[in-house]
Amino acid sequence: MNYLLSEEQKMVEIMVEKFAREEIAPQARANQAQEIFPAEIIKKAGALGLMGIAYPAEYGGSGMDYISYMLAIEQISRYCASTGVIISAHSSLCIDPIYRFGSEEQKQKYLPSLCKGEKIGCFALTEPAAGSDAGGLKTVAVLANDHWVLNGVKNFISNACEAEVAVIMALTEPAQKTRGISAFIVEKGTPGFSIGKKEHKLGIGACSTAELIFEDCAIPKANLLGEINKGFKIAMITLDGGRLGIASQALGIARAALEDACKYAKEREQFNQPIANFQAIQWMIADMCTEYEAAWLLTYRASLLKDKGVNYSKEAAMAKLKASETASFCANKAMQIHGGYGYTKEFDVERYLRDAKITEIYEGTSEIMRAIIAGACLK
Ligand code: COS
Repeated sequence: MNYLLSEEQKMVEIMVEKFAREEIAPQARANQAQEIFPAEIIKKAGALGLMGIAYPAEYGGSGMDYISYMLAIEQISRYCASTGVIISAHSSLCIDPIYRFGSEEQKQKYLPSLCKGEKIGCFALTEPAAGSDAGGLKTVAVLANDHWVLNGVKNFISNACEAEVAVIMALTEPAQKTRGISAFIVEKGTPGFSIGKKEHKLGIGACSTAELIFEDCAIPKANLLGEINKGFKIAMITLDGGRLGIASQALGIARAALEDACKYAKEREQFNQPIANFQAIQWMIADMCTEYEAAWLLTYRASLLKDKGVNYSKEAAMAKLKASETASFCANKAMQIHGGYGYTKEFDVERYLRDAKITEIYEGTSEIMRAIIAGACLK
């Protein structure tokens, strides 16, 4: 598909693929199984400019476009989906809202260390009773003198254990529901801010997922992000971008599954010939490849629209829906082609299958993606 990419974008893809293959892949299986955060890899990713790809150099970023970001997340996730989501959540969900909605002072204060990967970021919208119904959150922020005082619990927060900067959504006018939510920047170490239960998940084990707890957590008044009571829109706009990151992560998993399936089908012999000779296998490979390329094109289009600065909520939802379901489809077929061996930990396809499933759930389930797409069609 290189004909759709500029020379610079192609170079990013080649550079990130090499980095991911040489540095990330060797650790992927162990980090995932032992739930180890790949600190050294993230440090190197920072040095390569991958922690703030799409943000200007004046804030420590690499000054590239979202297509480059998509390509980078895909290549990283092709070798390690955990590392893909660590960088995607950090970038799309923490750097992006600070860059888009932050004051100049907030940008100067937070972006350089985040873009260079010296600090990790996270985003906290979800709560125990507010998942798909994100507007149903209960965390409150009350203004007392010169501080906002936060109380509440967030859960399922990616990067929770490592993040030093968190973008938090809380109610500032509870009666106004989605029009009474505001966004805040909270730093690790603030009294009253702690990490709660850490989840042990089916996949993406190297990316931590945990609760964030706020108990009379006082943050400076200046840490309000964007306008008061505009936090729900900030969260929705942020998630549009986040969905591009997850679509790209899903593309990486789908591609890895397709490549491993092709390799194995050519090597594995049954009935005195490689199983790739059988039409049953060929049709699975053809369907995997077609679904992958359709998902890639949808993600490319949504990234292009984000680069152009136009509304792309529907396109982001379509990209995420298609890419995530494609990742699961391809991982499933890859396992089928690997037969009994694919069900063991000797091969990576079982990891792809476990990692793929979450892409259909986080940053908006496939059901919410369909609701957004249908809503745009029926408007
Ligand atoms: N961009 C900008 N504004 C948006 C928007 C978007 N993509 N989506 C919604 N809004 C705005 C609406 O225009 C509306 O604005 P007004 O108050 O001016 O009318 C406001 O936000 C509320 O929108 P809506 O009525 O559609 O909100 P709902 O409560 O019905 O929720 C969904 C909409 C379901 C789409 C939202 O809750 C959602 O995305 N849920 C999934 C959450 C999610 O992805 N969680 C993952 C965890 S976070 S990692």
